[in-house]
Amino acid sequence: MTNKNLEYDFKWCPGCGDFGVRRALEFATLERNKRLDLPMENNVVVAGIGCSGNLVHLLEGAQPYGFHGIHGRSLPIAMGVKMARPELNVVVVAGDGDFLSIGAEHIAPQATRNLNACAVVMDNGVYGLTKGQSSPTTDLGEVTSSTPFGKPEDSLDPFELYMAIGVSFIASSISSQVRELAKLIGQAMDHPGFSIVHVQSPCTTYNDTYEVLKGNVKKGIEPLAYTLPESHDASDKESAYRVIRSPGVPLGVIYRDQRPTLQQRMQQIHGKATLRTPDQLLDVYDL
Ligand SMILES: Cc1ncc(C[n+]2csc(CCOP(=O)(O)OP(=O)(O)O)c2C)c(N)n1
Ligand code: SF4
Ligand SMILES: [Mg+2]
Repeated sequence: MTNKNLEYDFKWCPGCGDFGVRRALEFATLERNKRLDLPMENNVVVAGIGCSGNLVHLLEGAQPYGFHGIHGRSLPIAMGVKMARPELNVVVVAGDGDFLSIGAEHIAPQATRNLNACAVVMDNGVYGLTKGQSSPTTDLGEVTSSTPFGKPEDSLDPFELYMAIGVSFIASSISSQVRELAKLIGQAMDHPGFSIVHVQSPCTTYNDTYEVLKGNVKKGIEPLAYTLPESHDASDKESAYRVIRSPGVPLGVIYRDQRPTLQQRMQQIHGKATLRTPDQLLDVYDL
């Protein structure tokens, strides 16, 4: 008998990076459930639309609550879930198009609120599901199905954006390092506040970046991805900026800031408010 969740076994292309991200999310969720003695029902995965959005269900065993929402609107949905059920672990899974293009306007509000939720962004530098159009992270000049003469826009640096808008936990990873990615997702879930794990998750069909990221000794290609040294102080903003402004793709926690979450601030406000009856509320209108 198989444990596999055949009903939701989405058919990604062979070698798609999203397989590794799903496995890592599964490991991180199971580890957290065990450590905190919580059932799988304590977890909610909110997904957008895209190949990445099909990560809303895990491969095996018990399933978290899954919300396969609307393209670009995973963060507002996540906020609604967290407001209604603050005790749940809310995880957003989104693509680079989903999160940084149509959904970009929703990132800063959650960063400034410090919503206690974790976003796992699968960056393949392309719109995979809709057949290879350019995305915000596609390089300038890249030929794609929507830019046959080369992309005319500069590529967006997601880490500059996350730092500038005050995301309180920022990590970077690659989908092929499943165990390390699982650890980072676990830390992001534990972080009290808004956390983003930005994952290089190559699209083998439209933008295969494995070789560039991991390197190829035989071809003399140096890897772009490198593990952040232990000496990196993620609590220091200057160090974080130095990392993201240096060449290469860092792997690890880039930045971490401890400040009150939206929920904690709301509790303080609730503590100040006095309960009033409907009559008292109507009295202010001098009817
Ligand atoms: C409101 C809306 N606009 C556009 C689309 C079409 N659409 C679906 S997925 C997608 C882009 C997917 O790219 P990305 O978010 O990077 O995910 P990937 O498939 O690469 O994982 C687009 C434009 C849609 N479904 N809904
Ligand atoms: S098109 Fe790209 S992102 Fe989509 S399943 Fe295939 S390899 Fe993965
Ligand atoms: Mg994409």
